[in-house]
Amino acid sequence: MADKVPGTEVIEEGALLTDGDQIVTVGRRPDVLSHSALARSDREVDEAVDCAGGLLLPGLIDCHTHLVFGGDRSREFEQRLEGVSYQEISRQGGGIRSTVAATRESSEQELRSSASGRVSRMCANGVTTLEVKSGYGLTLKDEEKMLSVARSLSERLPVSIHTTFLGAHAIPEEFHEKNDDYIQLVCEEMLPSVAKQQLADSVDAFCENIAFTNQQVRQVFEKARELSLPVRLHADQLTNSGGAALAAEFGALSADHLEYTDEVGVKALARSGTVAVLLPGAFYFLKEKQCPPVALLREHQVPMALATDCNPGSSPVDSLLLMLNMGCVMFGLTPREAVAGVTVHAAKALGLSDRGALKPGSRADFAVFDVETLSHLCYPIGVEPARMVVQAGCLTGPPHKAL
Ligand code: DI6
Ligand code: FE
Repeated sequence: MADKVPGTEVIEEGALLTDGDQIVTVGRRPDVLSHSALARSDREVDEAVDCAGGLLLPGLIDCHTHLVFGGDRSREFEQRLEGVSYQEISRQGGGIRSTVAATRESSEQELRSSASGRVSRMCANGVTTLEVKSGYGLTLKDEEKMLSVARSLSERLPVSIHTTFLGAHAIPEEFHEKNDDYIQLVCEEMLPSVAKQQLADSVDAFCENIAFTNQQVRQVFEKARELSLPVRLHADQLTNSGGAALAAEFGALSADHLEYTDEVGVKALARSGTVAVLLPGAFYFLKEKQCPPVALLREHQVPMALATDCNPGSSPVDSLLLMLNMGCVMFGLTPREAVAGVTVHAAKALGLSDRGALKPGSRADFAVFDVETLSHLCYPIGVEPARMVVQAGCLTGPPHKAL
């Protein structure tokens, strides 16, 4: 059952025909070569590329990252190795807030330069679309600075960027014990301004006992609805706070993390068509013990995506391929489910219907990997098998070149 994931059928001896930035047809090689688009016109194939037995997949999609940030958290890493918990560091004023301080101090150029390094590595490994959240600025000016930097990354690098406003990520120091006042600022000033400038494609919040209550998240989501922005939610990562059900109630595109989600939450996600985004990097790095409810998500046919959660505090990783391995080993996904998680289901998590699967009319975003099967893509750790990457019909690899 788990291996019947729609949109992940493998075609042996396959071929793909593209025109400009679109896929024209995909199928077995003889069928593609005799395709009417070629036969009926006097046009010939401008360029034929032999993929030499590689595995051609839709361009990979990382649907949950916080990859624009200042500084690092290596000091806190050491504290955690000495036994201080992530939550404790947060309560002491560190954690997300220490990255907020470093991000506020960074110029756009500094943020762009460090983020570009991360994005380049992702692109070289087959990623063609990624989501980037704000949430380390927490003032209007600094949130907009992060979103502008995120948007600008696609001007220099071969990647589409989906931006998410995450003003409700943490309570900034200057609003200590004034959480409701901060939420009011998010709803009354930040969200309208961000929406007006079209800086964000969706809105996220962190629903957790170290962050915002369901009631506060509800206010943010109501405002987002008023501004016609889709929502997503960091839900049930450290405790079961009813986050999944709350996300579902607002028809969220995705509910992310979900380690502590119960069956009530899973059923709510199934009803609303919300994608469950699983983040094994954070699970690993925080040494969590409770896995997300994969069997229940499967049983209720909730689409599962996988993402890096690339951030300096809980998931300092930019390899989506490593997440395939971790998703299988730690969460029990099949290789087919894992690959669906970074293609077709990741596209759905971003509300993008023009990518994530190789089909006529979709964007010509794809990558060829030097492996034989989906399993070979998930099984090794730390290898970089992308041989060719094409974004919007343009060859952007071989990896490590032309970036
Ligand atoms: N959950 C996460 O995993 C990231 N944000 C969130 O709400 C962590 C962000 C950080 O620790 O800097
Ligand atoms: Fe996150």
